Amino acid sequence: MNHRISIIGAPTDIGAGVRGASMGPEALRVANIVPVLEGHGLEVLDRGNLNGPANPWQPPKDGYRHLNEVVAWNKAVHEAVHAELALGRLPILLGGDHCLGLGSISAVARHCRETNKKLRILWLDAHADFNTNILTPSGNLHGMPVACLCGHGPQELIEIGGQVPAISPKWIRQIGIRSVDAGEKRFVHEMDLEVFDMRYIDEMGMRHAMELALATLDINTHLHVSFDVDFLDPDVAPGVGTTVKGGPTYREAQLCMEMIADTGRLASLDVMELNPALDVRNATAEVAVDLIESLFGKSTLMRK
Ligand code: B3U
Ligand code: MN
Ligand code: MN
Repeated sequence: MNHRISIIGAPTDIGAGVRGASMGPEALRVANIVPVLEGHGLEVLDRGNLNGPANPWQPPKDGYRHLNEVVAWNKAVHEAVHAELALGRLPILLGGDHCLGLGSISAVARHCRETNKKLRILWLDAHADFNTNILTPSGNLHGMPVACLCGHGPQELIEIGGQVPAISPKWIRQIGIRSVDAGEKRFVHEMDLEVFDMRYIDEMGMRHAMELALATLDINTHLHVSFDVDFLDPDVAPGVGTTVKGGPTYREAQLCMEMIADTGRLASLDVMELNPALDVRNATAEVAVDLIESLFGKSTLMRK
C-alpha cells in the first residue's frame, strides 16, 4: 500500500437533510486521525480544509436541493483529490456529507483512466445513495452520488470527471445497505448493482460478503473505499444525520476493514457523514478513527 497519505477536509453539509456534517473534518482531527496513522509508519500530510459556498438551507428545486452549491463543492473536491493522486499520494477525504463522493470518486476514476488502472469501489453505507431527482423523497443530493457517478443526474454534476458516466455500476460493491427508497430499489436492480445488504450479512456473515466484494482484485486494481459512517450500527455510531438500526457491529466493521487492509490495494478513502452536532463526546469520531486504523493495518491477529 502507498504510505504517503494526504488528508483533505471538506467541511460542508450542503447535500444533507440535517445540518452538522460540516464539522466532521475537525472532529476526526480532534480524534487524532493524523497521529494514529503516523503511528503505523505512514507519512501523513494534512492539507487543511477546502472552501466552498455556505449552506443556504433552501427547499429543493426540480428535485434537487442546493444544486449549484453541491456542484461547486464537488468541483473543489474533484480537483483536490485528483491532485493528490497525480502526486502519487493516497488521498483521505474527510467529509462533509456523502454528496462529495461524486467529486472524490470521479477524480479517482479519472486518475485510473490516466494510469490504466482498474477500479473497484466499496460503498460502505446504510443507504444505496442511488436516487434521482424523480425518485428522491427529499431532494437531498447526499442520497444521489452513486447514481450521478453512473451517469444518472444533472448534467453539471455528472460531467465533473470529464467523462460521462464517470464509472460503470460493475465496479461498485455496496455493503451494509438497509434503507433504500422504493423507486431507488427498482433502479438499483435495473442497473444491476452488486449489493451485500444487512440481510446478506446476517445470513452469510461479513467474512463471506467481503470475500466476494474483494474477489478478482489484482495488482493493477485501484481500490477505493467510500465509508459513510452511518454504515455502522447506531449503538456504536450515533453521531450521524440519518441513523438506521440494524447495522454492522463494531467487530463486524473491524473485520470488514481488516479484510480490506489485507488486500494491500487500498489507494483512496472517503470518510463521510460524521455529524459532531449529534455525537456524544466525539465517540463516533473516535470509532471512525479506530476503524480507519484497522483499514491501514492495525490488526487483531495473533497468528503470524
Ligand atoms: N434515501 C433517502 C435518505 C438518505 C440517503 N442517504 C442518506 N439519507 N444519508 C434520501 O433522502 O435519498
Ligand atoms: Mn451515503
Ligand atoms: Mn448513509
